[in-house]
Amino acid sequence: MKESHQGEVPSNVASYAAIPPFDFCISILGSGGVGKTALLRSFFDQPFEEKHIPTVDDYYVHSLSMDGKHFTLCIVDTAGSYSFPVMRSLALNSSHAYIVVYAVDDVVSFEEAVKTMEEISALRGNSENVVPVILVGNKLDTDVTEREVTAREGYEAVSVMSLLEGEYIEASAKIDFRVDKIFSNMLEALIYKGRKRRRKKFAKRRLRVRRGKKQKFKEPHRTCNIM
Ligand SMILES: Nc1nc2c(ncn2[C@@H]2O[C@H](COP(=O)(O)OP(=O)(O)OP(=O)(O)O)[C@@H](O)[C@H]2O)c(=O)[nH]1
Ligand SMILES: [Mg+2]
Repeated sequence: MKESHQGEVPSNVASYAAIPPFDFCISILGSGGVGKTALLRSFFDQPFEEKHIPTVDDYYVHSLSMDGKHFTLCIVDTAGSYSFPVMRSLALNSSHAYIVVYAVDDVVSFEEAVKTMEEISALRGNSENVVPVILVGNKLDTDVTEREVTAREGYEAVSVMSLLEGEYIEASAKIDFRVDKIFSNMLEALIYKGRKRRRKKFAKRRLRVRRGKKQKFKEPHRTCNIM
C-alpha cells in the first residue's frame, strides 16, 4: 500500500528528528543531480522531471504494509550540494536507515557515495546494531558507453562495509526500474534488522565447517527485532 503526504509537518531543522509517530526515518543521501528526488517521485507515481531542480530539504510521510503489519515512514530527501551542512548532519544522525545514491554514469558521484557510507559507518555503525544502507546506482537507463561505474564496483563498495547491513541495487528513476524494490527491501531490512546478517554469518560458518575447519556452531535464535 502506498500513501504519501509531502510537507505535512513543518520542515524546519528540528522537525523530523523530533516527530514521534514514525516507526522509521530513512534519509536519502548522495551528490547533487544523481536522482534522489527523481527516485522518490517515481516511487510515489509522480511524473519524471527532466529538469534538475535542486532540493533544499524535503520529506515525505509514507504508510506501508508488510506481513500484515502497518508502518509509517518518514523519508528525508536531502540536498546533494553541501550548502546545508546542518540538515545533512541532522539526517545522518537521526535516521534509522539510509539510501545512498550515485549515478552510474558519474564516477565522482560514486566516490562521494562511498565516502558517505564510510561516514554513516563511523557515526552509526557498531557490531551489535547494524545500520541498514542501500547503495543505489541510479540512471541505469543511460547508454552503456556512458557508464563510468561497473556493477561489480557497486557490489564491492557495499560488501566492505562490515558495520552496515548493506545492499546494492541498480535502478532507474526515469523508467521506474527497481524503484519499488529499493523501498520494500529497505523496509524489510528495518523490520527484520540483523536477521539477514546473522543468516549470512551462519552460512559462512557452515561453509567453513564443510571445508573441514573445526568450528563450533549452533543455529542462532530466531528473533524478530521489530522496533
Ligand atoms: N537518465 C536519467 N536521468 C535521471 C534519472 N534520475 C534523475 N535524472 C535526471 O537527473 C537530474 C537530477 O535529478 P534530481 O532527482 O533532481 O537529482 P537530486 O539527486 O535530487 O539532486 P539534488 O536535489 O540537487 O541533490 C534531472 O535532470 C533528472 O531528470 C534517471 O534515472 N535516468
Ligand atoms: Mg533533489
